[in-house]
Amino acid sequence: MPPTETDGLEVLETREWVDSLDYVLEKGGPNRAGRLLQQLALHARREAGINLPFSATTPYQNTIPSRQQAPFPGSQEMERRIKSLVRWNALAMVVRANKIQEGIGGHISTYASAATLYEVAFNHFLRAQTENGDRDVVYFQGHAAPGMYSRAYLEGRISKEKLQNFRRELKPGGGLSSYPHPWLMPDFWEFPTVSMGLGPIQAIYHARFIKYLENRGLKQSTGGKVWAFLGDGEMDEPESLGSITLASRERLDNLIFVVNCNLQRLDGPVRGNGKIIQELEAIFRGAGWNVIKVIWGSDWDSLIQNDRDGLLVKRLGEVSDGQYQKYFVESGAYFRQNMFGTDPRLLKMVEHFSDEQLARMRLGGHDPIKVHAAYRAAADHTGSPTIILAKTIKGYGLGEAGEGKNITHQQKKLNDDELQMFRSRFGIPIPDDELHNAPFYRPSDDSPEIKYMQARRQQLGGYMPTRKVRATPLKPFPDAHFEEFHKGTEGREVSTTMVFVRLLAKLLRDPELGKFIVPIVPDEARTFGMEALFRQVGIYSSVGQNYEPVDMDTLLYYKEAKNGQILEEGITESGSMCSFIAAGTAYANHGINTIPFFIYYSMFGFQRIGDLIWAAADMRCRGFLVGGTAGRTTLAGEGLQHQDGHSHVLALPVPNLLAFDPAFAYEIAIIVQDGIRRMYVDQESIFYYLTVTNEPLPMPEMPAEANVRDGVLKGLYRFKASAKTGSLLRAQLLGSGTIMYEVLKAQQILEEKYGVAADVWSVTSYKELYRNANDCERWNMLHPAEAAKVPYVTQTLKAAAGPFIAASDYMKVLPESLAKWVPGQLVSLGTDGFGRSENRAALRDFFEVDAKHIVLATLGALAREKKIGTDVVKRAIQELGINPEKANPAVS
Ligand SMILES: Cc1ncc(C[n+]2csc(CCOP(=O)(O)OP(=O)(O)O)c2C)c(N)n1
Ligand SMILES: [Mg+2]
Repeated sequence: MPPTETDGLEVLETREWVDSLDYVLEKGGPNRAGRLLQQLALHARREAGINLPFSATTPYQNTIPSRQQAPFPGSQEMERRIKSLVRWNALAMVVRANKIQEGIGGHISTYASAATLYEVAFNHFLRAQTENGDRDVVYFQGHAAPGMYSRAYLEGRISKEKLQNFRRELKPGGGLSSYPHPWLMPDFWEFPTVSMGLGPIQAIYHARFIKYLENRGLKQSTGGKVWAFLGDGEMDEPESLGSITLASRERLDNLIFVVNCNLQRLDGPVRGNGKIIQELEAIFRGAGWNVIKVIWGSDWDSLIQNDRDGLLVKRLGEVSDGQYQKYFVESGAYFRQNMFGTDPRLLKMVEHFSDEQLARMRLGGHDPIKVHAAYRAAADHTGSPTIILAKTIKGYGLGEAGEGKNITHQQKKLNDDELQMFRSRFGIPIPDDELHNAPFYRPSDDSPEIKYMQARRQQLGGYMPTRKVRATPLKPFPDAHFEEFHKGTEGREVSTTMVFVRLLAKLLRDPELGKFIVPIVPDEARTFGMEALFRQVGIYSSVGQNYEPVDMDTLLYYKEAKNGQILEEGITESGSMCSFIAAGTAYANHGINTIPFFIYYSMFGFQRIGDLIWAAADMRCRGFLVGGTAGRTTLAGEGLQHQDGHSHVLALPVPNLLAFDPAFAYEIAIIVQDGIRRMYVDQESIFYYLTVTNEPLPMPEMPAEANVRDGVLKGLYRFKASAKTGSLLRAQLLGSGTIMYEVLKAQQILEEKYGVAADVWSVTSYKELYRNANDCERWNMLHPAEAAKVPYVTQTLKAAAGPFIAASDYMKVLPESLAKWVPGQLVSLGTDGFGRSENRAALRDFFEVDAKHIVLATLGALAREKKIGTDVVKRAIQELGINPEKANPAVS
């Protein structure tokens, strides 16, 4: 009979093999032992067809065995005391804020579980400056912000008053923002991470962008790392996992993820019935990452070492996360019974531990020695990115107030007993009678704790987080690059996309500044006619081009190069946006003025990756978002899911984003030139959204009037006055984007057929006009006795006679947002509703934005003003061939 798993013979046999392996390990080292195991597996397959079951995971124990741990270089005792101080002030900050202002919120438990992960990093790893002038870039977990503030307070760089005003930013003297927001604390925070999932994906693309800068010779390679501290619940976000293979494919060994696996998220367990650490290990190992698990603290070392038969590690692997969470809140006796009671041999292994000792067995993520060893291994690792999965307890140290409990994420108030308990556990010298208000505590500057922490940060190049602008302003691009576009195309038809690409090519060619341009495309370069750039500047590839491209013999072949300039991201708008952010914030993060141009299908911008755009705004990101194939009726054929008639509406909420819908080549040139000046020369914290379209049209020359440039930038100017001077019937037509050409046709029809003299105005930006008008209105409200400011739109249109008819390829709400400042009747034509697969003419008829509907709307407005009779309008409907009973495109 062959031995079975439980009988003594098998146990004996296994032990013999293990002993032999130990011998090989001792004599030949781990590599030799690894080779032997592989040979055994091969042998088993060859001789007996034994295929070892596939396993993406390793046993539920630390990846680094205790004998291979790097020694801890600091004073453990001193670091423990410092950590306690950070813990206390972080907790006090939240508790106080909520005592003073009921419901102001804040989080205690996230940082409480992550304190060791941060403190070991702050004391030994995170370099504000390396010897070579580089630095580490750190994404801090948003909900751990109280810990970062608390540390900064101890470091003496955030005042007690500010700490007192946590989440009260509008108090006199200022306060602290709830989470990391560079917009609100531009000297402190670098990355807004609190919308979960945006931190990890940005960290990946940031690490990749650093390699891009290095490979292109814009930055020295000096070993800086990108660290991202993340929550285990956060890993559920598609953005957290969606780009991890890019990191391994690009061999981003400058990237380290640290996932705080406290097994809980907001409502309860992350994986009650499963094991989040094992699940993440499988995913990341499968994706080619270096995975380091930090599960058990040093208290477990001897147990695991003596677990010769693997009984314990097997049992550790069986228990679900929900049950582990239960152990966190239960007694040692329960732990013994439930965890070890399944097998008398397991019970025997822990018989020399008291219940109390068992209850206190520390987890890996709370043990500085284990955490340090993992960080050391991660920092030294080459060839792939690293993820550290550290097991912790949520709300660590809160005891009855929430440690390990499902409610702990939301815990913000502690009663006096709970405060006392926490204070005593972490040895903070505050007497009982002063505890009630949870006072802050900072030892004097010359205390050993403060001196130690200051010395550590000095050694590592300074404080973190710190945000500062490291680049000096750029000088402007020469005017000549832009002036060609002022002339127009003399009747030749080109699309505004072609104009944009031509301008981009010119900027790229600039001998001095061209290198700063970063073109970014998510697999749409051919759609936008950008393939000429493939050859001109190359597509970035960290390994160059190791194959012969199929189109090698063509002029515009697919050229990948190590110093390629284009970031061809493949089909990922999120990834591309992260590259945009990395490039658009390099002026601060890396002291390099890279100017990103991210060109994409406009439909897949704001509505798909709006949250990343919002984060870019928070980060004071610079650059140009270019919505290509834009417009609901200009993108023919593509239909409902592609035709964008609302991205300009979605651009309205982003405060520091300027949005333009240009019609003509010279408008694009003016906007881009001024944008580069404002962002890179004058250093304004703004960025741009520009829509360009693919309809070939003749580009006119820039009108000679002096105010055109100014008007383009402010959002409105008169493009073409009516030639029909002296007419009594007057109207004003406002056009944007390609619909401008319908407006020009309408102008002609109105003049020729209906005797209406209509001026045509180009509206390049409804958003700018809206912003300016509101600004004036607000000022007037606050300064009632002073001369009222007049909005630019009112000033510009005030002398214009007749009703105003606005038409664009976007929703009607855009012009309507200006209604009260337009000095007369406003009629808005737009493209509310779902798109259709059709040609442009049919689409414009359907959405009622073509010339005939503009004519009709104008006549209707004149009739309402009693300038003409309704019979004229009725007749026009017939003459123009409009079906008054047609379905409403807004809802059909
Ligand atoms: C995109 C997004 N959705 C929801 C939230 C709300 N939220 C804040 S914290 C949290 C739970 C976080 O759990 P985990 O990532 O495990 O972090 P922990 O606090 O446990 O370290 C949630 C859902 C958010 N901040 N962002
Ligand atoms: Mg968690």
